[in-house]
Parts: sequence; structure tokens; C-alpha cells
Amino acid sequence: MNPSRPVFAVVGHPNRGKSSIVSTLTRQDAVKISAISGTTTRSQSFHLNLMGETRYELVDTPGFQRPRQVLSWLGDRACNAAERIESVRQFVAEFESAEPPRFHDEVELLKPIIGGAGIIYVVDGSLPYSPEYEAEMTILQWTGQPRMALINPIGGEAYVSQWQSALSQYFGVVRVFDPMTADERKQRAVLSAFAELHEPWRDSIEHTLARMDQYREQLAWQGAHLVAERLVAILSSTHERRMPAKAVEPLMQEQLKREYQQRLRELETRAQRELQALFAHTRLQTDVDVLEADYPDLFDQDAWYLFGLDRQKIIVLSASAGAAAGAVLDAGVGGASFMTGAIAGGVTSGLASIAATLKPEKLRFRGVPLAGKSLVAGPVKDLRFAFVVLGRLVGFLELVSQRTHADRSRAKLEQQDMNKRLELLGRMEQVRLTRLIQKAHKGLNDKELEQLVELIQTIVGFPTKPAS
Ligand SMILES: Nc1nc2c(ncn2[C@@H]2O[C@H](COP(=O)(O)OP(=O)(O)O)[C@@H](O)[C@H]2O)c(=O)[nH]1
Ligand SMILES: [Mg+2]
Repeated sequence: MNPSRPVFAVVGHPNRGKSSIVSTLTRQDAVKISAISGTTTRSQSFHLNLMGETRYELVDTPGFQRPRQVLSWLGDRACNAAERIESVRQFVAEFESAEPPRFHDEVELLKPIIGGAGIIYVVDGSLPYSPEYEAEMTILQWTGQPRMALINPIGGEAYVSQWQSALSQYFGVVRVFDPMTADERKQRAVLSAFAELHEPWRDSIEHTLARMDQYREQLAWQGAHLVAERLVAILSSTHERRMPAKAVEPLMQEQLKREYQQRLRELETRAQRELQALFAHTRLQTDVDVLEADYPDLFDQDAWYLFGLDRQKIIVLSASAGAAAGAVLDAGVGGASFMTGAIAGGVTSGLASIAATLKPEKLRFRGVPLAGKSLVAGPVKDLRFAFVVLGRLVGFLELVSQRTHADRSRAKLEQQDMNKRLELLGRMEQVRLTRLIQKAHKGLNDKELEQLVELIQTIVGFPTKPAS
């Protein structure tokens, strides 16, 4: 064991959220979490890896099963405080390979602690405190290792203060920590507290916190980059089919349209998978995976309001983008009055784009009639559709970036307030975004793509450095 790399053993009764805490603090969804107690029978290590480095290790342990018997065994062998640590060592040595096995779970959880791990003791703040916990807390105290207690409010905070009074007598730090919802700020607070608790780990933990900052920035950029690239891929995608000589055109058109829409749905799903992978949520189950779920279809125009911009906003943006917008907006003309002017002045690109929305799957023919025709679907040039695709991707990026790894519920892409997201941009930037999206069906050059990435980073609203 590298003495400067922190190792924490996560211990407590079964079903108190130990595995959930390990999962959230190591950002790994491979940790087994189960409502059935006794799922974890062996201690298992998980690492937090950041940018190619292992920063710390958490050991998920089975819960205490017979703490009173263990304590009485230890008590018989330790006459005073100086002998207690040694009695715990003896206990592990004696029962490690006992046949038939005895105190299996306690051996599993004490072994890493004897080996130098710090202790994270987990209790449930919605269950009352009772003296039966005193045996396990005493055993942990007797190990002499640095100790922190986390109160997990699984079913509420009813007994938190009761727990605080009891725990503070046995643990150097006591915190309320909900592994399902703890954002990065709360995770950092736990680590910082441990740095205070155990001097030899302080430098390493501070280094980890700095690395977390860098990593978050990296992820934010990579996530936005992925969204930008996949958005352009979806909006510029086409689907072509040769027309057999005797083809029945309406049937062909129908088929082509179906294939084309299917292709765009697949591109979107693939982008979601990539975003999951980026945030280490590969096992995440989403609404898309469950066929019967009423996941709003990409082409269901009745559901577009869930993810896109409202009509008014589209008209304003589209008109501004179409009207060499910069100069007009620089003149300080407000949105509403500008619109009146724009329409009166004959700038109707906004309205034209609304008209185009009616047929997102517009088909056209390509090729010379003699050599046989091809039917081409796409790309969709409809600005409303483009904002819907953007809204869905940005929403999904936010979802995977904020979710803890302990949260195993099915992910649901919530309605997006894209109008509000756009307000995170200045007016000129909103128009720039609109222009980039309007151009996306032709593909974007590197510079344009970078601009798009920047704008997307802003509308996702990634938290800037959280205070620790
Ligand atoms: N609502 C809620 N459920 C939780 C929380 N922590 C754990 N659980 C659930 O409690 C059960 C046991 O969690 P687990 O982490 O496996 O506990 P362990 O047995 O101590 O490792 C699982 O069904 C978890 O989803 C929490 O903070 N809130
Ligand atoms: Mg467990």
C-alpha cells in the first residue's frame, strides 16, 4: 500500500448505503447496490481514477453481523487501551482462515482497517439511534484509525440530531451525506474533512481536489464538443435510395422517409451512448432503452415544445440571423420592436423558416431520369427541428454530468427550458448560435465548430469551480 494514497473502508450495518457511497465517491457504476441486505459478502476495492491517476481507494465491505460477540472477544484480550489495537489484529489473524468460518463479515471489514485504511462509518438518519450500534462503534474506535461518520438520510432526516450526538463521541468528523444526490461540492467536503482528520493524507487529498477541478473542465469541454459534433452530423445527414424503374413512388417515398428518420434517431441514440461513456455512466438505463416508455419521438412535432424554443423566439432569432443581424442589434433595438421593423421591412426569413417546419422530411430527386433516379431525404433545414435536437442533446449532457453513480433509477430526459438556456447567452451570441445552427446542414468548419462548442458550454450551464 502506498502510504500517501488514501484508502477508506466504508463500514456499517447492512443496507445503510455503504455501496452507494462507494459508488458516488469513486464515480463507478460497477459497484453493486441492492435493496436486499447481504449482497456484499466480500470486501471489494474501487478506485477514483482521474486523468490516468488513481487518487484514492474505497473498500466496500459487508456490514457488521455480530458486533457484540466480536467486542466481547476483543475485550477478553485487551486489559487496557494500549492493548486494544493489538487485540483487533489478533482477531483478524485468528478468524481469517478459521474452519468452519466464523465472524466472516467482521474479518472482511476489519482487514483493510488493520492494513491502514481510514474509516467511513455509515448510518441511516431516518432510523432511530439505539445502543446496539455502540458495539460496532467501539470496535472501530479500538482500531485507532482515523474515523468519519456519514449520516445517510435514506428515508428522511428524522433522527439526524440524535445520531449526531451519539456519533460525535466516537468519530472525529460527522456529516450528513446523501450518496444519491451529493453533488461535487458535497463530495469534496467529505474529502476535505478527511484531509483535516489525517495529516499524512492532506497533501494527497488537496492534490486530488485540484485534479477534480481540471477534470471537470475537461469533461465540460469534451461533452460540449461531442454535442456540437453530433448535432452537426444529425442536421447534415441525408439518406438516398435508387428508384427501381417500376417503383411505386408514393410507397418509395414513405419507405425512404421512415428509413431516414430511423437513421437520425440512431444517430441521436449513439450520441447519448457516447455522452454516457464520457461520464462513466455506461450502465445507465434510459427511457430510450425501454420500448414501452413514452419517450417523446424526435419527429413527434407535438412534443417539440418539450425540448425546443418557443415559436416567438424562433421567429425573432431567425429574423435577426437572416438580417445581417449584428448591425441591427448593435443599434440597440429591442426584440419586439425590431421584429416589427424586420417584418415591415420585408425580412421574412423567420416566417419562411416556420413554413419549412411543416415538412422536416422533405424529399427531393437527384440524378438523370435515363440512368435511373435517386430519391434523397434530408438534410432537415428546419430551425425549429435543429433547436429540438440541440435541446435534447444538451439536456442529456446535463443529465449524465449531474447524476451520481449511486443513482440507479431509470434516467428520464426532462423537458428543457431552451428559452431560459439561451438567456445564458448575450444577444449577439444567441444570434451567432442561430446562424451556426442554420448552417449546420452544410457542415461546419473547425472554427465554426469551436464557436459552437463554446456556446454549448454556456447553455449547458456547467458549474464553474464549486467552493470546497
Ligand atoms: N432513497 C435513498 N435510497 C438509498 C440511499 N442510499 C442507499 N439507498 C438504497 O438503499 C439500498 C441499500 O443501499 P446499498 O448502498 O446497497 O447499502 P449497503 O448494504 O449498506 O451497501 C439500495 O436499494 C439503495 O438504492 C439514499 O441516500 N436515498
Ligand atoms: Mg453493500
